[in-house]
Amino acid sequence: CLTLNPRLPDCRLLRPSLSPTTPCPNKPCFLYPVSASPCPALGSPRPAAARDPHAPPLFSRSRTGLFFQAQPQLKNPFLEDPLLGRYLRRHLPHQQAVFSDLQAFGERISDEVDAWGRECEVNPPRLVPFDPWGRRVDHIVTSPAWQRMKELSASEGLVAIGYERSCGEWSRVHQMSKLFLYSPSSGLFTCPLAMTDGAAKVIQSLGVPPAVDSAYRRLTSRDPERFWTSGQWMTERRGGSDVAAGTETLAEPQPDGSYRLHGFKWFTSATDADMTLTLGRVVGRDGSIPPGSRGLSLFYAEVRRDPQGRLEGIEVQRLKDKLGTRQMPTAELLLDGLPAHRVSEGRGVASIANMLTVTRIHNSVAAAAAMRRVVQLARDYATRRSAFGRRLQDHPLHLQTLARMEVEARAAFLLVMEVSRLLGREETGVASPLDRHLLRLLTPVLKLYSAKQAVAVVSEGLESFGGQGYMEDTGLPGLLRDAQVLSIWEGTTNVLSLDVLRCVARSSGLVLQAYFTQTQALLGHASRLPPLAPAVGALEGALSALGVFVEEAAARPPSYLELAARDLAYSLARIYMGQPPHVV
Ligand code: MFK
Repeated sequence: CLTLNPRLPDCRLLRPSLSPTTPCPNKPCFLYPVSASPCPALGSPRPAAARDPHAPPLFSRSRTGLFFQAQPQLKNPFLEDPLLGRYLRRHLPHQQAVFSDLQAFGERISDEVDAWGRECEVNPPRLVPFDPWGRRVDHIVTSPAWQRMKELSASEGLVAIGYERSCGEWSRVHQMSKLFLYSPSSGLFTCPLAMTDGAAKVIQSLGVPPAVDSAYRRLTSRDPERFWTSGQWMTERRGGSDVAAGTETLAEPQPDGSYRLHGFKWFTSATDADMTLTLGRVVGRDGSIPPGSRGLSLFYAEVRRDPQGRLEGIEVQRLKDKLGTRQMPTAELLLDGLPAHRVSEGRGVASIANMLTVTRIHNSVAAAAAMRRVVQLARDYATRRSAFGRRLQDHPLHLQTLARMEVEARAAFLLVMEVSRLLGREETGVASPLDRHLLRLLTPVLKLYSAKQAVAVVSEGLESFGGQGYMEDTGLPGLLRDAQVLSIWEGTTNVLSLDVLRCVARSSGLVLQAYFTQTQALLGHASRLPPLAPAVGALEGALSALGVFVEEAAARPPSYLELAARDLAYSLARIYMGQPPHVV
């Protein structure tokens, strides 16, 4: 009874130093008041209070007891997150409009949208490949809630805000703040939004033919009737990391200048999208197929049906059976003459680089948001749940665990906002060379680290609900399943760690120079606050160790740095977030 396990048979086994006459410090002793034998510490068991013989039984077949645990409540996620409010108050010039927008949206999320998200989870999409008479129809049937999410995304401007730019260079911060509130309640609709945003960005940056230009207006529309979502069909059966080696899709030129695509796309997410950007290799007049990364072209295709209701040039092979993200249709697609327009000739990987940047930032927003949501619920639960005679919030160890989760959630949030700020500056033409280098370096760093943080923090968060965190109908396990994909799609941790090395090499080290300049400047600001002195000292030490490591690594063979790539990326993330790394 002196430890946390009251079922062990004898106090003395747990604490041999306890003599039979020592009073038990645990009051009442968990074991002996109900035991037949006397507790060596407390003496004889207390006599049970006499019960009224006419009172109804406390437990019987018809009664299940009187206690029911109060469940955690989702409140307005904007008002519940003081850090978001503080960050915006500190930085944003157009505060009032943004605050009103986020507060109203937060209200909507807790009042209605969160329930739609749950509906998407319990009513996942299904494929109807044939009609009753055997004709192919390839219908992906989604829940009404999923369709409402699309209307909501348009009317709330979840993509549009980034392109209207009414907050100037802070527009991306506004947009990502809104997505940050929305993500854990969105039923994964943030996935099609990420790809839609990425596609809009690519189209905008490439400057493209009129057919594609009208698609751009739809992708960035606030009108639910006009709004389109986009897919990003990049992964084929050979895999999704080495895009150049993995892309076998062929593009057959047509007399009118368009193309027909033939290939097999192995993972296509949010396959109910209205259009897609995808990669393929243009077949030459002599039948030649251009190899490698430079042989890849980028294509725009609409997902349309012919007058008979058949998908034009697409067969949906099957929906994927996934660990999480079940709310969202992910399919294998056979492209069988899909009509398409080429939007970039060769240099396909470089053409989608903008999309990679945008979708990786969205991924990180989802990671930070998952952490914020689980911490918010766990904190609320700690005020409602009692154990060992106290509410969870009054147990110092529980509070410490919540505090550690909170620190991780805040660190991820601040880095997400920093990279969103840099993107906004780049898009509005006010970015300095330092901003541009930081954006290139910090995007993969943020994505890879926040995804790992999300899995760890959400897992810890589930534990803080005990067994209830493991029960499907609480909605909590879905948070963990959905977090697991964040480190896999849009570039795995190792692929992104190597991307960090690649951008260091291609910039001749300028991205790292920018990193050191910026972190030193940030530490300079922080050092003016005396309570931060120990943290600043630790970070300065880590930064200087990182500098030594980089110098030494530059003198070694490339394989040395390759092996250190993950640790290097983690260190870059942790120092920028203000958390001294475990390894430099
Ligand atoms: C919903 C269901 C979920 C189911 C589970 C998930 C299943 C997985 C689903 C997926 O597969 S999602 C897709 C995941 N795949 C990726 O995100 C791609 C990951 N791989 C990379 O990011 C590689 O680094 C990359 C493909 C980009 C490497 O390809 P290459 O051909 O070796 O590119 P290279 O030569 O490094 O760069 C080509 C050009 O692109 C260069 O430009 P220049 O030619 O002008 O020099 C690069 O600078 C540029 N570039 C590459 N990465 C860039 C970039 N530019 C900016 N930012 C970047 N990140």
